[in-house]
Amino acid sequence: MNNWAVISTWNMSYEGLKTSADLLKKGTDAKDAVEKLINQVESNAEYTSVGYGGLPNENGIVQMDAAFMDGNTLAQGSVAAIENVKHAVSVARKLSSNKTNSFLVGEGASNYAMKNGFEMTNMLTANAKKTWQQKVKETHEHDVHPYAGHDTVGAITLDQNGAVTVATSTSGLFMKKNGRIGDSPLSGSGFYADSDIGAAAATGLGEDIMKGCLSYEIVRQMSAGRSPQEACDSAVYSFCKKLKQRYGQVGEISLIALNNKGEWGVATNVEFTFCVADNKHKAQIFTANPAP
Ligand code: SD4
Repeated sequence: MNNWAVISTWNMSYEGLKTSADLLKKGTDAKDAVEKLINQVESNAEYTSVGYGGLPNENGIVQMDAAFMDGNTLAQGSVAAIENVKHAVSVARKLSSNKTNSFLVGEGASNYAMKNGFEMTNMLTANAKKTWQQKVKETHEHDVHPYAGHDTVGAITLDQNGAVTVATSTSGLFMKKNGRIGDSPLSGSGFYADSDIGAAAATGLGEDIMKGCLSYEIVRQMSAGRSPQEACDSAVYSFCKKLKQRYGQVGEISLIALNNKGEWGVATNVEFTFCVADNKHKAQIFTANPAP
């Protein structure tokens, strides 16, 4: 049996990761295993940064970004600022089979989902609405920074045939501008996969992650012979340093990576939880901290 492995961002992905690990163990392919993982997080109303229950934009509307990339064919699909769709990542997966029109945004993305039979629902839960109303009130009363609280689920799977797939899904930054898009649906920034090498996925402040195309950079460094951990350390920490020097500040940035041997790595500039399982180890949640 070839090695299989799965890694995902934040402890909210733990249950989904376990489902995915069970599938990979049985020989399910990397694409199905990653979609199931992300779908499970998207369905859980308790997670306020992904899918159903996600916190809305400044207009009180939940707009989601998601992506799916097959590392065998390099096919990718993305949706951005999509509304009223239960599983944004599944729409992204469907789009990845298109030769053209593989990245849709806003109304076009929602209409495509509806026409193709995806489950449509109002994604704003009563709890998320309450949090939004409170924030709107605070924002008027004090000068508060509106963007607190945001976590993308990003996941990478390696199946028993050596295929690598990556996917992401997020409701993005709470109180973001209507139509704002983060890194999560952007190839090379929020995600990248190549089964000859491995894959990477990002979470954090999209505007800063985009400045470094960090997912692609990590895959590129792995292809040059670095281990996933070396590639994550080198790409993330040198970029954070550069951004601080050149731009003056750097937002939260965390990256996960997995190579096609099943070795993984993580680098972050905040306290960051992530989950891993493989054919030798049971599903586990780890906490990573910024390098000293
Ligand atoms: C974004 N990167 O929309 C996402 C949000 C996120 O941890 O991952 N936060 O910018």
